[in-house]
Amino acid sequence: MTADSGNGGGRRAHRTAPAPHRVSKVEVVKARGHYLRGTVAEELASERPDFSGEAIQLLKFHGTYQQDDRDLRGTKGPDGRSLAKAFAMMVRTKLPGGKLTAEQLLVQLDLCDRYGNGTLRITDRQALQLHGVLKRNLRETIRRINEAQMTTLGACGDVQRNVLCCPAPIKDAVHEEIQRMADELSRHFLPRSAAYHEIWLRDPETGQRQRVWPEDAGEVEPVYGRTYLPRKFKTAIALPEDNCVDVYTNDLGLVAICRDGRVIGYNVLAGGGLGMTPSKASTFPALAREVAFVAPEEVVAVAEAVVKVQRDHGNRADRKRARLKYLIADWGVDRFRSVVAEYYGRPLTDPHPVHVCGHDDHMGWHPQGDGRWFYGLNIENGRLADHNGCQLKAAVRRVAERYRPGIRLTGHQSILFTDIAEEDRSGVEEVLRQHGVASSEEFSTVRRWSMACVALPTCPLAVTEAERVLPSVVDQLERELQRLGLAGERFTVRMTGCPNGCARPYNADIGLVGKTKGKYTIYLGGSRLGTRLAFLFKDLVPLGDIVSELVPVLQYFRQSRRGGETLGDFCARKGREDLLARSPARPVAAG
Ligand code: SRM
Ligand code: SF4
Repeated sequence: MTADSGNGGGRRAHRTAPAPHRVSKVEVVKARGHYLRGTVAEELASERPDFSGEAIQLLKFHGTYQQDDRDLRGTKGPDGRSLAKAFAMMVRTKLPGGKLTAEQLLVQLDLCDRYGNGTLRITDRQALQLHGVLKRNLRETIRRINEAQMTTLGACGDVQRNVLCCPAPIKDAVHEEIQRMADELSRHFLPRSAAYHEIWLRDPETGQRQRVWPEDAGEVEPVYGRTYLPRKFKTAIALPEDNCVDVYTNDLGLVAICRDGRVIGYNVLAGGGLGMTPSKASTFPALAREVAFVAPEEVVAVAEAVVKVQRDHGNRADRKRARLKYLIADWGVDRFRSVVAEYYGRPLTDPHPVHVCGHDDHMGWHPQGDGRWFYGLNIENGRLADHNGCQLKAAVRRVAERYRPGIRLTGHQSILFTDIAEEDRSGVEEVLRQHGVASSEEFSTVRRWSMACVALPTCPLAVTEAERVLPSVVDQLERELQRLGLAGERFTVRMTGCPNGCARPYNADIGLVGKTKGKYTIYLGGSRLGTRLAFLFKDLVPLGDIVSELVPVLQYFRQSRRGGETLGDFCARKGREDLLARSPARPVAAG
């Protein structure tokens, strides 16, 4: 069978794509899934605690992944036999620009307590995740999310994912325009299949379809076609002076070009993506490259052309080489640009000579420009949970209930409370204090700029810990940085539990990537701006040795940095061989 590129190729239907002779299993599942239906509804009604392999693939498009509690794997029952896997679903809610209301956040907090594992996770793509939802509670969970005017549709799967944009609620034309654009792109690329509504949103008693957001979706997929995209597709919108969304790591990036306080257009970037498989040399992380400049009114059509080029020409045989970055690597930017122009139906203009020059995490208090304030609260690794001594989830709930602020989630897994009146600022601070929550000002610089992916126990792909161990790595780093007089240095430390790169380690100043049980690859030389890929420094470093491997680099940085050079810039300038010469020997894999 061959992949189906669907109905319609934009202004000009493109028929020159060579049809692949062989497609991956997931392509077959999509093709026979009848626009995301498959057997999901029937399996949902069964008593089994888990879904079939085919349903699991289709469920991703509905925003949910089947997982099992990996801490419990191998647990023995009273009879000494291994217990069955403890299956549960992760449910991801898509929130363009990370924007939601206090009421919506409260619904998510209720759901995590009622059906989830009691925690709510802010992702690094400005979305929310519930973990631990049992299959029997899945329909009700998704129904309630929709009832609160949010959706999980397209939060995962081979479609356009959550669209990112700078979440700072500054009341000016520029910030309003980029949020409007994120909303418009998100709406435009939402799957149109009615499967989502049929499966999750019919009234279980009457079978009637409920009135929910989004309004009636049509049956046909005009953008995606029957087999959707070859792979996930990610889009982000950045400002040149604030790349808080890490725009270069996206399949499609838009950098707003501003004049006289308004957006005159966007530089279009394409082909970013970080996942790689170390054993497969043809896979690699890549930063998006500049393709064109487009006026605001052209953005959706040009984005659609890019998506359709990937739809028709992306690799449907090998999912490890199916992202847009590989198509661009194989074709080169010039050919890619001319095919996009063909799909768009007009020549494309050259990008403006504007480059990303800043990155703001938006933590602490800031004026919005309308007499009100927003407060950025650092949520370590995005996990809203209550522990002895720190009732973080309860504090966020209290602020949301008492002050009803607007909520924005950042691309760094943290939260902004917006629209706070001057007279309420001390009240917000008091709520945090009463619940034992460290204010953003109390976070050390290194912790503030650290980030880990979820990894164990829920991620099925994790080979090491990440979220659960990064805080202790940061504890050690804090001590060493203090000792070296570098506590004020701003650099990013990002850790993942496998090479897929979910916490974006490959363009960080320091990237720690789980390679095999308990051991990590250390990457150095990326940048806080997200504009440069890091290089492999050391491989197979045991968790307990990470900080001692970094100390000689930090010492060298302190002694030999130039002026205000950042850690990443210093490492990139010195290069791997020079840095290795300063460190104790350790077996190193080829970089
Ligand atoms: Fe990711 C797969 C978590 C951002 C690259 N990612 C996964 C899965 C769904 C595992 C799976 O396939 O079964 C993880 C679920 C873990 C769990 O228990 O929740 C997972 N990814 C995450 C999140 C939650 C990490 C976080 O701690 O914030 C992020 C959710 C974002 C969202 O809201 O949509 C997340 N993932 C990323 C990013 C960063 C980004 O997009 O800015 C990347 C690197 C950029 C990129 O896409 O290249 C990323 N995730 C991957 C990959 C590698 C893709 C590739 O092209 O090779 C996988 C594996 C896959 O797709 O096969 C993956
Ligand atoms: Fe899971 Fe790997 Fe992504 Fe971490 S980087 S969430 S371990 S897929």
